[in-house]
Amino acid sequence: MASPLTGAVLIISNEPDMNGGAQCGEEVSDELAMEEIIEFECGDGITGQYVSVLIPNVTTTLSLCEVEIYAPLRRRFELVGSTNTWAEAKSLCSSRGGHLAKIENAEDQSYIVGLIGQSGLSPLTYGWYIGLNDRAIEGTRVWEDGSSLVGYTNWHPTEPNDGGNWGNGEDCTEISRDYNFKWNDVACSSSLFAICQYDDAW
Ligand SMILES: [Ca+2]
Ligand SMILES: [Ca+2]
Repeated sequence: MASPLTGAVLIISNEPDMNGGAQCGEEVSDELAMEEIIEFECGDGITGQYVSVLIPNVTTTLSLCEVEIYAPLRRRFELVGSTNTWAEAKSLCSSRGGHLAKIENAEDQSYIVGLIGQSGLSPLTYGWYIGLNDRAIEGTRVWEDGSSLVGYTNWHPTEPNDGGNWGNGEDCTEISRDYNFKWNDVACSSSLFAICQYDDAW
């Protein structure tokens, strides 16, 4: 029968030597329950490749079964500075190891608007493609990965309008400069910049 694990110190760091480099973690004051999950918020500088467990008065080797590490996906966004159709923008992001952005919440939106603000792109930059589209079924919007549009949206009040009276329909989506960076459905042949997203594990 296992004995209670008390006073253990968990250190997450970038270096195998737990005395060197940036690290985070703390003493786990209570007894650890079986399969208990302990979460630490580490700063951006911690990639967390190494986890050290110090147990007072115990010298032993922990197996991988005893320490499992789950890291959240880190989503990164990038503006890609050339104008393209939606299909070209999609393959451009793909060639860079990503996909067109999936904006899941207000934090994503404001982060991307911040990137646009910092980018110093030319006044001719009217919009930036994101992954949202209704190319397959008119009015049924999905992200580039096929997932449905649920939860957060940031449409301009008059959008999406499928082009209104302008003819050929609008099945792709931009973040529109003219609409104060709100969403607008546009023709997929429009020449716009791309917002790529990369889903890297820590
Ligand atoms: Ca449409
Ligand atoms: Ca529109």
